[in-house]
Amino acid sequence: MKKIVTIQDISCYGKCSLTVALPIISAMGIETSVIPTAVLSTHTGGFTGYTFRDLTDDIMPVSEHWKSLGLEFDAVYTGYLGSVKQVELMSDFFDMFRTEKNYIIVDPVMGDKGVLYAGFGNDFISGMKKLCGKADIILPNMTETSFMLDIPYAQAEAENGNEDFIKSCLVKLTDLGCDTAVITGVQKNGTHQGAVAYQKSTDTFASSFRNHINAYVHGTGDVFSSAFSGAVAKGASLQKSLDIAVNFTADCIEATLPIPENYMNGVYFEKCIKNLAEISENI
Ligand code: PXL
Repeated sequence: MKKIVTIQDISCYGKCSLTVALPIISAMGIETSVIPTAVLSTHTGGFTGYTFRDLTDDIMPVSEHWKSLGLEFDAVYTGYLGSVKQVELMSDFFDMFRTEKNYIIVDPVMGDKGVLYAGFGNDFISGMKKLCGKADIILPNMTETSFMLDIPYAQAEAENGNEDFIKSCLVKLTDLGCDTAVITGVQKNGTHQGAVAYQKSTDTFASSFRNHINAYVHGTGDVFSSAFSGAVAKGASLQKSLDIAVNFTADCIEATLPIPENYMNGVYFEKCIKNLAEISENI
């Protein structure tokens, strides 16, 4: 059985980060270890007054204990990190747990719809850019892409849908130092939405699209990144990993559409997870 470690927060209410990564990756038939970076009462993308218990001081002791046990992972997948210090610790973690054949996957969770999440500023963006340089694969959305490449979001939004613009962003993202960059939330023809990837070592692009769904549901980036990381850890090609993650995310959004009052709480991945488990048996 393949093994992933995923490092991100637990938002106790509002399906995102570990409360989606753990069930989704496990359903794909992968042993999933976690390092929670913080415990929040809710996610920060729309709720106010949330609690935040910082777990930074636990990250290295957990990592060192694992190292003493000789643990190895087929993929390391980081999501929401709560501070610049945690971003720096992830860099150390990568040095400790990188092997010749595993994948280091960074979802540089920082913002959405052109706005940074609460508590993040320029120092966090710089730290995240450095961390992306140490990854094999990074998974930014358009907002994170615009912040990391210093492109005004209005421009990135206006040019989302322009294939050449997306491709040039992808190449610049790999210039940060990672081999593969995947941008999520890319538009095509005004009718489709999906993800586009560039792999520097082979100089190839790949993409996957589904019909555009005109609704904003929170936590979809984490659903995408979890399914994508699971597929990569199981040895799927870049194209197949994109197809699995785009289709699963779109299925989850479609399952959520009838209940708009729940959009802030995340997607109904529970309705689609059985199908993902079945598909994953053949990866
Ligand atoms: O879905 C990304 C995410 C993860 N964790 C926390 C968040 C968010 C986005 O708002 O606030 C705590």
